[in-house]
Amino acid sequence: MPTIPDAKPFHYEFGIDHVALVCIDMQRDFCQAGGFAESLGDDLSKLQPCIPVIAKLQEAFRKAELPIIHTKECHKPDFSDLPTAKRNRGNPKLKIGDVGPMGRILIDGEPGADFIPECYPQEWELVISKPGKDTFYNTEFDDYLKMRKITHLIITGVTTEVCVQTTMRCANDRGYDCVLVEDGTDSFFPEFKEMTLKALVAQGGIVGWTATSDQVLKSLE
Ligand code: TIU
Repeated sequence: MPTIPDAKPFHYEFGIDHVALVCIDMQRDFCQAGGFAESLGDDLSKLQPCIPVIAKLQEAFRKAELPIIHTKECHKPDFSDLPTAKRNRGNPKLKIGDVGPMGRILIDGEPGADFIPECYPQEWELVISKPGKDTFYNTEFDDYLKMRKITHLIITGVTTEVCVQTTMRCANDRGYDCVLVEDGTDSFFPEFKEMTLKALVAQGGIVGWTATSDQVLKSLE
């Protein structure tokens, strides 16, 4: 059985037919200039290190013919899945739905809500459009995982303490065994990333495991 012996807080193992790579919100709106994150005043350089790491994990999962699930945080053009509270939160230069250089901010089908080229899904891979931070909320995620008998999730993406952590906590409550890839996730706030990685594995892995991408790649050899 594939094993990550040095995962934190202790070894992690998974059945090769029951694992998936989850790539959370690797979208132009978060990673590139002119998108949602920049309109919130975030420093985009902070999210760049995880991009080649996720690309490498995607390559390895494809080579091993293992499933990859991509999520994108976005809303319907008519705002029917966008709470007013979310649209009004903060003081962004451009609100969700406003027109920016990459089209309407965080609206499904617009260039900004699409994936960055480095982490672009293959056409046969599942893409989940999610209106919330939790990938299970109002999506087909849980049904897909159950149908494919996937029980173990290798989690990557942005941002660590927002959509990534929220999804991992909600997966844990549903009984999935999750590993967050330490160098396959980034935050606009490095101290939040550091604390999130620690908090998830504290108390004997209260939410799950963390491991480096090299450790994950080795487990697939
Ligand atoms: N703002 C921020 O850090 N994140 C989000 O709004 N969404 C995700 O984390 N994807």
